[in-house]
Amino acid sequence: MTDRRHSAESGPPIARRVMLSMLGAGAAALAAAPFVQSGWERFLGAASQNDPTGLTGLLPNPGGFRYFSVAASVPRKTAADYRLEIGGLVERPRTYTLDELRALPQTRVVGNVQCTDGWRVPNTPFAGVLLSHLLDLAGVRPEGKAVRFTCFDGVYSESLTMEQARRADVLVALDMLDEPLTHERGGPVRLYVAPMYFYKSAKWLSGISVTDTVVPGYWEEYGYDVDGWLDQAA
Ligand SMILES: Nc1nc2c(c(=O)[nH]1)N[C@H]1C(S)=C(S)[C@@H](COP(=O)(O)O)O[C@H]1N2
Ligand SMILES: [Mo]
Repeated sequence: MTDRRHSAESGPPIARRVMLSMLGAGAAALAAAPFVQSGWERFLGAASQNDPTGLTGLLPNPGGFRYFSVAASVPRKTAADYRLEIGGLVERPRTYTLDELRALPQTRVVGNVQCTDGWRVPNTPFAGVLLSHLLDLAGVRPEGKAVRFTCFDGVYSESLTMEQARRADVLVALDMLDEPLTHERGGPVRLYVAPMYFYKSAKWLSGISVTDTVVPGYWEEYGYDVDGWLDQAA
């Protein structure tokens, strides 16, 4: 069982921030809590905060997946208004529509999904464009050593080293479970970093920027490993 968790017990920074914000602004602060879950997930999340063993994270739940979003609300994007911007330290920055991403070669990766909260969904198929292919099309400049991902929820971010980003099991995913990604699962486009904890797989992906150093992502600012490798035995 991993000790990396999203809940308040995961570390002083989150606990302190939640408590201070609740004391300071009362009920309104609930909407500003560092992550938002809905319905069944909120129930399980509350239960797991009273369960230091984390076993509630292993309770069955519909589809096996939990919904996570650090943003209280996320706009819905369709093929009509979705855009992915690729830029930073590249020769050919460009913006892709969803149809343009669908027209590129598609790769299917079947991997395990594992959250630091303890829930896990093995053998989950994802499909989309290899991140390495998009990087090649953009032409990474020699000083480009890392990749930063931003999201149209306006809050979340992630990052990978260039070596990690070029792996054959890292996708800009358009499909999950052989269906187009739903809004709830981070659609129309999310990252899928198969060998790492699911927090690396940024939902609602809208920006890919090549940088000269790794910029820690959202959860990494709260102490998560920038290198979120899954145990190979897990
Ligand atoms: N934009 C965005 N991406 C995100 C998150 C988030 O809050 N916002 N949460 C991460 C975490 S911690 C997990 S476990 C997975 C959850 O994905 P799911 O909601 O499809 O289960 O998304 C990851 N990507
Ligand atoms: Mo997670």
